[in-house]
Amino acid sequence: LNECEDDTLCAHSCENRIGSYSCVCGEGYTLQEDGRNCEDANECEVENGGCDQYCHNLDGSYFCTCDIGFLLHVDDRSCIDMDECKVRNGECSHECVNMPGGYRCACPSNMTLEYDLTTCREIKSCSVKNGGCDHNCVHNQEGEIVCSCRPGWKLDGDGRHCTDIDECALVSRGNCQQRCLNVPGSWECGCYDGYRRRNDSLFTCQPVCGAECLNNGVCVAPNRCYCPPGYPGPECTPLCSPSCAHGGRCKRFNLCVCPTGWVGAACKTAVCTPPCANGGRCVAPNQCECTHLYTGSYCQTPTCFPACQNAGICVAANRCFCRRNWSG
Ligand SMILES: [Ca+2]
Ligand SMILES: [Ca+2]
Repeated sequence: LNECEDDTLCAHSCENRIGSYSCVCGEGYTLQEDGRNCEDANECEVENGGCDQYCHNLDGSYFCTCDIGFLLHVDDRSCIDMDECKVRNGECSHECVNMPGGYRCACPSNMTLEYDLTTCREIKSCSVKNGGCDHNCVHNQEGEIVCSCRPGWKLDGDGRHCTDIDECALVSRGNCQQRCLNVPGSWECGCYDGYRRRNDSLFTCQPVCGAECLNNGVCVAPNRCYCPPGYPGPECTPLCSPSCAHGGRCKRFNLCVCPTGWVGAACKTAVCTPPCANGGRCVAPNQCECTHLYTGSYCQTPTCFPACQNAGICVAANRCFCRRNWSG
C-alpha cells in the first residue's frame, strides 16, 4: 500500500516505506509534532544564522544585513568595512582617514577642520587651536605663527609638534652616574641594586650597607663597611681581645662594659662586698672561697679544729677561749 498516493496526508511531501510512510518538509522548515504539518525554522536563533551583524528570518529562509558603513560580502554573511576614502577622497579637502564602519577627514597641523567636517582651513591665530602648536604659540612681527616647546621637548620638522628629548640617549646620558630613565619632558637617574640615590644629588648613587656602619665606618660597597682599626666586627663593631666574659659588652677596642659583680679588662674579676677576709678568695660576685680555718659569707668566722669543748668559744683560728676551770 502506498499511503503517499493520498496527497492530503502531508503538508509538504511524503516518503513511502514498507508498511508505513513519513512526511518530509522542504529546506527551511521543520516537521511539527503531528508528523504532518511543516513550520518555518528560525535560522537566526542558531548562531545568528552565521551573519556577521544582523540576521532577518523569513518564512522558509533568512538573510543577513550590515550596519551603515559596511558592505555585505559575496558570502552573504560577512560584513566588510567600506573604504569611503577610496571614493572622491571621502569629500575631504585634505586627509581622509578610513575607520571601521565610517571615516573622518583630517587636516595638516597648520590647518583646522571647518564645521562641515570636510574642509580644512589654515590657522592664522594662536587663539584658534593654539595656532596648531603642541606647546607654546606666539605671533612674530609679520603676524605669522611661531611654535616652540617646553624644556625637555624639541620642535618637530613640521614646526608645530613637540617630541620628548631622550636625555638618556645623549652622550651625557643625563649626567646619571648609574641608571638613566627617560620620561616625557624630563628624565630621572636611578641606581643599581645595592645602591641608592645620594640625598644631596639627583645624579649620583651611594652603596647601601644593610645596617649602618658604626664607629665612623664608611659604606664603600653594597653591604661592605670600611672600618677604622680596632673595629673589625660586622658593621664595624669593636673588637675586645680577650673577649668580654660573663655577659660583658665590648664597647670600644679592648674595653668591656661589665655586668654588676664583675670587673677587669675582660670582666673576669669578681667583686665581693665586703671583701673576703682572712686570705679568702673572691671567686664569683659576693662568693668567697675561704681558707680551711675560716668560714662565713666573707670568711669572717674562725674555725677551731678540733672544736672547743665544754662551752669554750673559738676566738681565732684553732684558738679556744675556755671557761673557768677548763683549759687546753
Ligand atoms: Ca570605513
Ligand atoms: Ca625625556
